[in-house]
Amino acid sequence: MQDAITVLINSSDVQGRFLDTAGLDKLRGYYKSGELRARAATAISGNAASLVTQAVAKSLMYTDITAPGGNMYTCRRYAACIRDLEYFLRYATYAMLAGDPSILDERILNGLRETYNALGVPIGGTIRAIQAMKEVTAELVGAEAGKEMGVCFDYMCAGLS
Ligand SMILES: CCC1=C(C)/C(=C/C2=NC(=C\c3[nH]c(/C=C4\NC(=O)[C@H](C)[C@H]4CC)c(C)c3CCC(=O)O)/C(CCC(=O)O)=C2C)NC1=O
Repeated sequence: MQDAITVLINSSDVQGRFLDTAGLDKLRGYYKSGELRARAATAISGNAASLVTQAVAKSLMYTDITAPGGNMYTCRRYAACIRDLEYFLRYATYAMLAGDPSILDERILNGLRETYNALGVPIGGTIRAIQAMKEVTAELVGAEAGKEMGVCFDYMCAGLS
């Protein structure tokens, strides 16, 4: 896993240089947003179950996906979907805190599309649910932190499609 700081330091290190002005500006921006990121993470962790429930209500409930024959039909599969959304929310929060999406590649996206295709989990429905989670999360944490979380949710959607 990488974060905004290690990315900048590693790229200076391979060139054998101190951080340049552009790098230092990026670092300053990241440090300045630290309080915002920490506050957002606190709000999200305290409301995670509710965010997932709201996202499902907004995107999947009463669709073909939850009806008999749909991929979320039966308690076991419904619960698996909720659990997956909790994973997505938790890892998006880690990536937002780190200021870097690499943890999403390593822990979430690696092999997920293949797993979903093998199990018949609809990618389109999953992306709709992630987008709904992006909206309800932004409502909770506000526009600025919501944008940072949005980048992480969009990264997962792009990686799945
Ligand atoms: C931490 C990283 C991690 C991820 C991401 C993960 C995902 C993951 N989701 C799975 C299943 C599943 N995922 C879903 C999800 C959905 N079905 C829908 O229709 C919705 C659109 C969607 C929810 C948004 C469902 C229903 C299953 C069970 C499918 C089945 O067994 O038939 C499986 C197969 C094994 C299992 O059932 O547990 C994996 C590995 N596991 C992990 O360890």
